[in-house]
Amino acid sequence: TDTFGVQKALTQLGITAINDGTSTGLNSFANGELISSYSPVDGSLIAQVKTSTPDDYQTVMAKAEEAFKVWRLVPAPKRGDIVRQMAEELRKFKEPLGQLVSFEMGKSLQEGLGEVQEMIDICDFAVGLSRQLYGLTMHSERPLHRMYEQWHPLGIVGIISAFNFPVAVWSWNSMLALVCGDVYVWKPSSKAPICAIACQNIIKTVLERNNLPEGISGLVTGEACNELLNNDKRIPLVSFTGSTRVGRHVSKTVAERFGKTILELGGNNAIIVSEHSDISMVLVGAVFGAVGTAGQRCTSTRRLIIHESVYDKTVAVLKSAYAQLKIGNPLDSNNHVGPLIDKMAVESFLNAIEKAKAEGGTVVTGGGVVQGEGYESGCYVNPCIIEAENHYTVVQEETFAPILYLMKYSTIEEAIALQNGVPQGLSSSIFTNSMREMELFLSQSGSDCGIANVNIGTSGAEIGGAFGGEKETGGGRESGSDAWRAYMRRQTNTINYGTQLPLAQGIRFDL
Ligand code: UN1
Repeated sequence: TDTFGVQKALTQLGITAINDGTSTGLNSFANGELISSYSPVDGSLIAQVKTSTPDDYQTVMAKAEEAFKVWRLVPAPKRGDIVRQMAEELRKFKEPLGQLVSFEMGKSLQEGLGEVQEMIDICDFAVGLSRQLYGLTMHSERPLHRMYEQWHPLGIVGIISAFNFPVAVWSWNSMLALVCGDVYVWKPSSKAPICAIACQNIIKTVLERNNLPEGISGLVTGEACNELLNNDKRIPLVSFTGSTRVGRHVSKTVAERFGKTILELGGNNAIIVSEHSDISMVLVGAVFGAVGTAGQRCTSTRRLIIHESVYDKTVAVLKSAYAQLKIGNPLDSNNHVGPLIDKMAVESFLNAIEKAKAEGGTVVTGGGVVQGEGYESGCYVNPCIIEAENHYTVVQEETFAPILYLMKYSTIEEAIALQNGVPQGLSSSIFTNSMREMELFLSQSGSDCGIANVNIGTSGAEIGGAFGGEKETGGGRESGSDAWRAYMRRQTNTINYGTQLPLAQGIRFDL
């Protein structure tokens, strides 16, 4: 029985029981040990993926190097046309890929489909960009001179992605890299490797149809590849999404060889609930922010900073909303909350709640593992709300699970200080109808995060803006706006079309 159509989706995506490099027929070689990918939905084995050995890694890199020499010469708008074709393929496979994301990662089908939509959107964005990779022209201080800058492809981009957005984050990086004239080698999370194989299968048809080298899109699997990528001088840019702990190591390793990084690390995102807010809007923003994707987005809402005058009312409303949450199979659209990625994540959820209690926090609702029929994977938990204080160690950390900490404030300045008073700086939000509060929150003395929203929760950013954050979030920016610049190298060119050779700064050097 294929109740939720998962088996059909796997077949459509070309997934077989054991997937090695050759099964995708693309630049993905794997002759190493097997990784088994189990679904957190029901604990079943989805398929196995062979990991890449150090030799396989070298093969993939050699093909990438070769492909870069071809790809960088394809005019940017033509590269955009290839990405346009990739978007068409993604549109065709939206349903099965969304299902696979939901099944392998555990997010709701709606969110799985939303993730594929983000991929389509970034492709469309990249197609437009392919005609807009603009440089500036400058006025030279010397006569009969012209000065301008151009943006050239960088080379091979290393993409290390996380389990929580197993396909979208790859596409933000890969599709921009492609229009910029780069090729990439992708190391997906070992917790969601089947999604990566599915993407390679989709990309393959486009490259083949256009007689382009397979090395444009490389895939390596297995955790051992991270260090190979980080230390590889042939990779000028490593884009890493994951924890702050690992990100710090990636940052140091890549910097040591003067490579560049784009880091998308932990968040500790808060919503300020002002006394001038609309409670029904707060409710949707806060609850989706905290329990959507079972609290496993970088942008998930971790803290609610509530004005003292509306505190009791807000807590009551949240409590009754949480009581109505349906927890269960994410492919069933009646459910709001799916499973955590694995049992380790369940452990850290439970540990964080114990730590919060030990530090003086009070559980308002939730906590604990859901048992019984339909929950056999052991990955389903009851989303938890805890009254806490901002300085608690556990509140200062990111726990990738549905735990929402509540705290009170009396002045807006105090609320902003609490919101900023954590090591991370990804996303932030205020719910208010007060123009003064809103503008203060968005001003230079307001939120210190890379993302600051008004009357919108902390998660669910659109691809058109630059995505990323400050402080321990790592400072990287991906996706929209001018994030493309990180995938190219800038060259300043000065041309003398005169017959004299005047030096800059008026320096005389007579011979
Ligand atoms: C992430 O959690 O790694 O803003 C990315 C959002 C999504 C992306 C999250 N568009 O919630």
